[in-house]
Amino acid sequence: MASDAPVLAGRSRHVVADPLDVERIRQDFPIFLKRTGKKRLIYLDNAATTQKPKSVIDAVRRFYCEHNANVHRGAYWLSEEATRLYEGAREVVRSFLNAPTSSTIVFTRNATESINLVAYAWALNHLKPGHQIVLTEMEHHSNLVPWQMVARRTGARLEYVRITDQGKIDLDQLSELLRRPTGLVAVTHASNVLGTINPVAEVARLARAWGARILVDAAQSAPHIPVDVLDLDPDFLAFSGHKMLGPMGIGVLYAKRERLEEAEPFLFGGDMILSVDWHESTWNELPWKFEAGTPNVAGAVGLAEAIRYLQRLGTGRIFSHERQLVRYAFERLSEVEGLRIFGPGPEERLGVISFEVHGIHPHDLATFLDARGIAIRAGHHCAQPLMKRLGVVATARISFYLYNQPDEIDALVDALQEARRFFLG
Ligand code: 7TS
Repeated sequence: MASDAPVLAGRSRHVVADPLDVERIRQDFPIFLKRTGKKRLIYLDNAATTQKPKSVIDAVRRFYCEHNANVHRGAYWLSEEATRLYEGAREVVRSFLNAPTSSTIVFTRNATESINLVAYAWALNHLKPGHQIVLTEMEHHSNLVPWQMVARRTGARLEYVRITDQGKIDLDQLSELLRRPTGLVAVTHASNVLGTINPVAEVARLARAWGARILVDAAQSAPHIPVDVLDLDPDFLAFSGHKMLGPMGIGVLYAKRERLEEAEPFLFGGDMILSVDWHESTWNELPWKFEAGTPNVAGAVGLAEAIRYLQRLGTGRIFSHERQLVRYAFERLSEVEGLRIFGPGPEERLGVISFEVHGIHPHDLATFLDARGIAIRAGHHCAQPLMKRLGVVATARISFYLYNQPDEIDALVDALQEARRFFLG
């Protein structure tokens, strides 16, 4: 496949002359090695979680073997070392997001917790009856259910921006909606079902013009395309480490300083306080005001290593590789009779492809493929309202990352043809 110049989320154009050496990259991932006697693993569920390179696993292991102590409290050298590693990881995340300061980078467990933090700590205190919360029809439950809770408790109203039949958000309708008082626009940067890359910089610009706050769910985008908070200018942005080669149990919330300053703490207890008296307490400085209790230090260290790994390879090269896989997958999947892909064309999406094969339930398909060593996801992908909009109860979904190869798509297509013969005769 030829290398090319993909457009990255409306931000910049990267010409990639130097394709990834995927065979070499796969050597870094223990899960793809040492499978003697077992089936070959064709892992096509990267939108759910990604595999971990040895350097990330080693960074976590090294933390526990050599640096383990609680942070921000010990007066001894080991605790200082752990604190330095933890705060160093925050600085790596800051630079990854191009944020002006690491004091607005809050470590959480995952994107879900980051969004809940915004819902509880900020939205409950800032949204009112008469406000609307604008979402889109393609949100993951993580960026939908918390807003139902906020709407119920504050009297704000939920509104959904429609998606077109091509799986894109309708910006004209968004502009219309924004004429009414809007407390928050919460939108995904990229859909975990359709793969659509949304023009969030444009959404943020529109929202700001009408005085609305904006939250970007970057759970799917941060692993694959540049997420520059100066460029996108969101009030809040959330993502998870585990979808970008990092450990499970570590996530990030970026927010504008003013938003974090006007928010109440989300969780209360140790570390988030400045001083405690019998009846009153005062809060710690940012970002620790939002990090109550012992944090996932090893997770943060592992995430920093994952970011370094991605940066060593180059996000532009990774995206270009994935884009080529998407193009190839579209080409090959079109050979399967009765197969329908949901969402936009290959040039407007991430490496996420949801599809159905007429006459075969997605769960049956996933089980059939699993027996051939191919891991795909089937179901509603935590986007039940979107399934309703698409008129299906479930889809089959494949999703790529830097270690996937065209021959895995060939194996998938062979297995899909076999499934058609098996189920449909
Ligand atoms: N937002 C989007 C767009 C997502 O795709 C997901 C997870 C989340 C939020 C929540 O991330 P978490 O790390 O807090 O769980 N998406 C998926 C998926 O598509 N399959 O499994 C998890």
